[in-house]
Amino acid sequence: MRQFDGDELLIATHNKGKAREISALLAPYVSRFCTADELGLPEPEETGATFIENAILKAQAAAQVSGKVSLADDSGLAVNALGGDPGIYSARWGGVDKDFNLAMRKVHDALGREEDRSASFVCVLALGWPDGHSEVFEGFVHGSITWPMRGSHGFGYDPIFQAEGYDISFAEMNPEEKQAISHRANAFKLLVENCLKG
Ligand code: ITT
Repeated sequence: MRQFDGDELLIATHNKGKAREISALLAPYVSRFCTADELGLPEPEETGATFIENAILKAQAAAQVSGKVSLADDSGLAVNALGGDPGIYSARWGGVDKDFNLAMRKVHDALGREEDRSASFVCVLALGWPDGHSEVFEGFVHGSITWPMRGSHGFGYDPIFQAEGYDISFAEMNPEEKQAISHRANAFKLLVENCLKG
């Protein structure tokens, strides 16, 4: 697999919650990084049919326009009783205002009295080079949907997700606790082993 051997990496995201988590995960391995949001790069339309397609699309869009090696994250919440929804549409369930209180309520309403509350968070990381090459890594965390929303840390759907073996939501964990078990951290371990160890 191709190694990242530069000293600056572009984090291809406009989501501040993700950028915060990815920066913390990257800090031991990469001396300098910036985000697509900070550079004012355009947000590409996510036209892919899978997390993998969308992650590659975002990494390549950023790499092409900036000329820098770029790391994109396509992620979401997959609820089993909803056939994997909101899935790749997780951000879009928040509407144009990216209102995740609304998106979490939609998940809750869609589940109704369903007994199966099982769900997973999925994260696909794509490291893209300006010559068109990409490396891709996938991570998961399994758990269940809880209601009402609890906690104020994290972002997105964290207040209604409880990882297997825990009785607090992701939003009730401190950032280090979430980072130890999250879908993003699991994908990140593979990225580090394969592309960042040098
Ligand atoms: P970028 O494409 O700019 O990175 P985005 O928010 O549009 O930002 P996605 O298309 O990958 O990113 O959507 C992922 C959504 O899934 C995100 O907006 C959150 O609502 C949710 N999500 C992903 N990881 C999460 C996490 O760790 N905790 C809570 N929600 C998460």
